Amino acid sequence: MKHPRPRPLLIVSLFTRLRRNAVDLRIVNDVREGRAAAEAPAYRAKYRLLDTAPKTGIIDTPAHAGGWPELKFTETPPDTDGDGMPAARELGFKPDPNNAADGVEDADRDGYTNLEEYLNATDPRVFADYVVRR
Ligand SMILES: [Ca+2]
Ligand SMILES: [Ca+2]
Ligand SMILES: [Ca+2]
Repeated sequence: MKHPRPRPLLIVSLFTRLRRNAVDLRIVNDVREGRAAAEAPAYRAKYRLLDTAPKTGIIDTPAHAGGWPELKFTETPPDTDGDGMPAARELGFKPDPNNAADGVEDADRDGYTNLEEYLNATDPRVFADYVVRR
């Protein structure tokens, strides 16, 4: 079974984050290797897949993929203008921490807004070509 190609932003997001949890790591490894590491045992049996067939990635419960990792949360950093980007991040990348409208701007014109760049830990000042060419 051929798996569909993941969306480019997913790849950028997961590959650029400095800290990854167990789920992130599993997805990154699956994308890099072009295969699934997990599968519900019942699925394989139900569809009589050969033992040599690659895993499908279809699971019934999170436990089939190693379960949920323990996620740790920290205090939310201050966001003076309420645009979703912390003020410290805005000062570092030159959007205005007192301008709520700059979250939807696309400073580097790569198709992702400043807010999306923040959420995916990418640099909003550096154009990146996210288009997957075949
Ligand atoms: Ca802000
Ligand atoms: Ca702002
Ligand atoms: Ca951008």
